[in-house]
Parts: sequence; C-alpha cells; structure tokens
Amino acid sequence: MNRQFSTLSQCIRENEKEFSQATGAYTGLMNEILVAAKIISQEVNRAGLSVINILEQTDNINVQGEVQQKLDIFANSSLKNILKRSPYLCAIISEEDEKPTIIPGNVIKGKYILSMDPLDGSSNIDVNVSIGTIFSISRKLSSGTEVTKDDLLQKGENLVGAGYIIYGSSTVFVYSTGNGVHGFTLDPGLGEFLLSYPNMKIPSKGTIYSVNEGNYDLWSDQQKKCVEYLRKRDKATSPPYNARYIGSLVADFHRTMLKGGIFMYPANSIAPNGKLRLLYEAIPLAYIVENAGGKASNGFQRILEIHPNEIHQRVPLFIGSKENVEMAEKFLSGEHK
Ligand code: AHM
Ligand code: MG
Repeated sequence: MNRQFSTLSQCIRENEKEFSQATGAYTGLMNEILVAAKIISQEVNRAGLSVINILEQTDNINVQGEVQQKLDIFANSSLKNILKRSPYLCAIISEEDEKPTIIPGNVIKGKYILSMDPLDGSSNIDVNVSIGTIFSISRKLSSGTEVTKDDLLQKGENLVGAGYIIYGSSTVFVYSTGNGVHGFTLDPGLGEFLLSYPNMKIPSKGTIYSVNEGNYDLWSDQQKKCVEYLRKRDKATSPPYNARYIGSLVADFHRTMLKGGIFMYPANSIAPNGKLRLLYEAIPLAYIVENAGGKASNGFQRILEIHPNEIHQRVPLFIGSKENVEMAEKFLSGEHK
C-alpha cells in the first residue's frame, strides 16, 4: 500500500528550510517536545488502568495553591528531563514550578526559552475528559551570562513558535511558527504524528460560546449582558448560539479552532484577573488563534501586546473567531448594550 502522508518531524524540518538563517536549533527543540508529548500521551492513556496509583492525589501543592496530581508531576518532569538536556534552551518556565528553571551550562549557547503548562485541565483526568499540554518558545534577548527578567517576561508578539497537544479520543499536536497553523494526529501503531489538519483556519464567526456560567453572579454587568445576548433566542440576524464548556482549556480551545465561536474566562469579583495564566496559557493560544485568522483579547487589549510583569500572572481571556471576540469587546467597553 502506498500511503501518502507527512509526519510532524518532516514538516518541522521543511519549515526550517524557509528560514535562510536557521541553524537547526529550533527543529531540534521541537523534536524534543515531540518525544515528551509521546511519552505523556502514553501515560495519559494508561491512567485509567492504574486509577489508584496514578490518579491518587499527591500531597504536593503547586504555586497556585492547587493540589497537584501525579500526572501533572509526571508531565512536568517528563518535559523537563528531556528539555533540560537540550542544548537549545537556556530556561524553562512551568506552571508547576514557582521559579523558572535556568539551565546553567546553556545560558550563553541556548538561544531559546520555553514556557509551558505541562498538563492543563488535570482536574479532569479521573473523569476521562481531554487534557492537554500548552507551550511557547521565545528567543533569549540578552547576550550576557545571565537569563534576565526581560528575557523571561516577553510579550507574545516576540514568540518564535507555540503549540498545544490535546490528549483526547486521539492525541493531536497543533503548532505554529508564525506561518500558518498545522495539526497532527498521533498514529499509536506507527508512533508518529501524521498531518491531519494542514493550514488550520478558524471560522470568522461561530455559533458556540464557552464560559463557566457558574460564575455568573460574580461577573460585571457588561459581562452578564454579553452572555445574555448570546443566550437570546429571538435575534433576527444571527442563528442562536449553543453553549459548550468542558472546563479543560485545551479541549475547549481545540473545539473553538475547528468549529468557531468564542471561549471566555472573564474577570470576576473574586478573581479580578480571571483564572488563566498569561505566559503559558493565554499567550501561546493567542499566537495560535491569530495565526489561524482568529483573535484573542483580555476584553480590552490584544493578548499578544500585553507585557507580562511576572511569570505566573493571570489574565482574563476572550479567544476564538474574530467577529465573536470583537462582539465581546464591544459589550465590555459598553459600546454594545
Ligand atoms: P489548571 O491549569 O489548574 O488545570 O486550570 C486551568 C483550567 C483550564 O483548563 C480551564 O479552562 C479552567 O481551568 C476551568 O476553570 P473553572 O473550573 O473555574 O471553570
Ligand atoms: Mg493550566
């Protein structure tokens, strides 16, 4: 049988050829992430088999004050064990670690910094709901022997690439280096990610909204009005919206990429900056969605223009189809009533 397919490694290599000054470092780094993704995928798929051992919560509390589960720790250490030995990286920022990991031998020669949420949505593991890894890659700006605060806290506009891996009914790896967004599905038999979503484009408008409405009472009046508008059945010009909320960011985002619509995690009176983290959740997904023709905002400003002040900073997130995100922004500014 003569099957025509492209693997993720082939596409990454071909992508490198488009940059005349490429040294192969980025390709090398992506291949290391890819290996870690396969390891995590295998472990996530086995999680149901060893419910007691793997899913038992550990006593560790992460920097966000949440109970870490064993698979979070497994994903964090799998990625870090591989990436710490990478000659291409000088620092790793992880949701699970209070401080950035600086790789001492690489501060001068490692030209990239990786920010990641190793296993997002981990409270969903024990109910078989999709979970995911989110990452972004930026360049070290300074040339000295230290990784500076400015190197670590860069705007999303500076990214060199970003991606996410969803561990769902299949494992899908989606990434962009600023030149389109491509998705690959893991063929478990071959152990290879095969191109399944070439050049992904998000619809300019969708009919799905995704938000935790359990927080309704805590929202601003403008936020309430926005969701009330989406729930109205008597709009003459638009089809009615459907609500979908998984509570697992990568899964909610992946659906939004494919079907269009809007995912929101707004500010509320208890969490004035929302829940999601700027550096390793909002920025990478904003980079992906913009490269697919969509939009990402904190309600007032483009996510990729926000300058992070600290590595675990939170940000309200409105992400998805361009028209839907613009509509939400109009509600928040009071322009749309
Ligand atoms: P986590 O990083 O601790 O896994 O939390 C992030 C998750 C996201 O996946 C999801 O979008 C959000 O939390 C859901 O929050 P809520 O339960 O408040 O709706
Ligand atoms: Mg997370």
